[in-house]
Amino acid sequence: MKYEFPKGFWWGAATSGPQSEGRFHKRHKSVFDEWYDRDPKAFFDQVGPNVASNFYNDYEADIRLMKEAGLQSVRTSIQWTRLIADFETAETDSEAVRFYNNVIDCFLANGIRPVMNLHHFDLPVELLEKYGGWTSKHVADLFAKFAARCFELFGDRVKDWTTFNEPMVIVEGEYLYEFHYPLEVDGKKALQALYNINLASAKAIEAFRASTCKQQGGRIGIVINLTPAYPRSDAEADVRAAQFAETFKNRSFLDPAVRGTFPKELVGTLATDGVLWESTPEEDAIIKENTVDFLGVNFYQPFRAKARETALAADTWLPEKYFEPYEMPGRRMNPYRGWEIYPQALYDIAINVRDNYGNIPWYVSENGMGVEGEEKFRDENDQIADDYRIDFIKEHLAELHKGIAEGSNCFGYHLWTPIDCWSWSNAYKNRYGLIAIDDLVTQKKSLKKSAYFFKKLAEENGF
Ligand code: BGP
Repeated sequence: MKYEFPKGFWWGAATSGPQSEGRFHKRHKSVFDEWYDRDPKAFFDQVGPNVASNFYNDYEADIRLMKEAGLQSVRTSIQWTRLIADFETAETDSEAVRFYNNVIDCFLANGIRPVMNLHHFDLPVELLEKYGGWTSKHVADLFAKFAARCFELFGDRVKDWTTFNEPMVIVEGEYLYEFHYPLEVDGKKALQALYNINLASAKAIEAFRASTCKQQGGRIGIVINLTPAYPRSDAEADVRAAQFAETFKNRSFLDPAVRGTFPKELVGTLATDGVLWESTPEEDAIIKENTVDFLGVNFYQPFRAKARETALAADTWLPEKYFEPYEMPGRRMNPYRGWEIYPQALYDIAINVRDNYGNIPWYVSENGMGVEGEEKFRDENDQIADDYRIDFIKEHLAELHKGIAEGSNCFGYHLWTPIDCWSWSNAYKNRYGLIAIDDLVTQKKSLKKSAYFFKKLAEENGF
């Protein structure tokens, strides 16, 4: 065997509540539910989150398929809009408690380690309307109450928790680039949300440490999307541009989560620009004292930056004041998703975590390849022969392996995603799963070729 991974390495996959469960019996709407109800045309083929991959009804059969695909651990999320009946008191919905208990028990009965995340882009829309969502400190407090409830209800069986998935994407989607409801472009709000989400995560960690989870062997982390920033050239202006992109896009969450502090350069620039968030020394202390036990890193694509060549036309503060995206000639692309494929970045991430973040235990919490029209790859046995996905996984694992061999403390790899799931406004355009949804109406599901590859990978702890 060429690439052997450390003993006990997690071989698994990741999904989320809002992308898999469907809205069945859910009392409250998330921001995505609201957006779809208002404007279904904004979603690919007008498919919304109503059914998703029907996990609410099909979880037993789905988890059996995940087991068939060899998954040893699976991350999903508990939906705030499902579990909680009253956001102010964190009183729960009994049907939802029953559902999540069953899901967790079913994972365990199938020998799959459940990893539970608490926020996957699914802010309750009521909290946006009433308080301004993540621009409000009160919402950070309500999130911590919801988190505490989850620890109390499920901490006896769930040992691995994460507070947020891709917090930067919430900031970018909601307040900078208009791809999450409320689709605003407002730099001040974006930066306040950035601070408040860091605070909410720290407050949830504080609640975790006050619970009995730790005594029961639990630990808590956060899932951050890292897009390592590379400069167009060695010219000083390009390097500076990439440095700012790196600091803003990656370190805004990575530094507070692991080190408990924001990058000084970022705070300095924002203060000079007159857009720094509002915070108190007490809040800063909560962030400082409640750093993560481990890190989940979602990696899909790098970010390439160059010094600005054109004037930035915006009537609000944007991070692009300090850089411009650079389209590197010859870059390798996933044409369906429009994302660059650059596995070497995973090695760079491994080394960055080793050298700059105390070599904290971390895992690849998402990596994967979304492809449109996979039906055309069906072979004579009617199986989707997704060799491109197998190659994609192998290439990324080879780079990860190199990082681990050089001492990076990586304990697992989760593919996005176990079963084709609903992808936000792209809905079911691109498929990422090891398991296909053959028909969105009947929700018939079947294993792709990659599922058999993954099973072997997990059994042999490498390839
Ligand atoms: C990540 C998200 C996932 C998932 C994935 C694939 O950013 O955490 O929720 O959707 O990307 O991206 P997309 O669905 O946009 O193609």
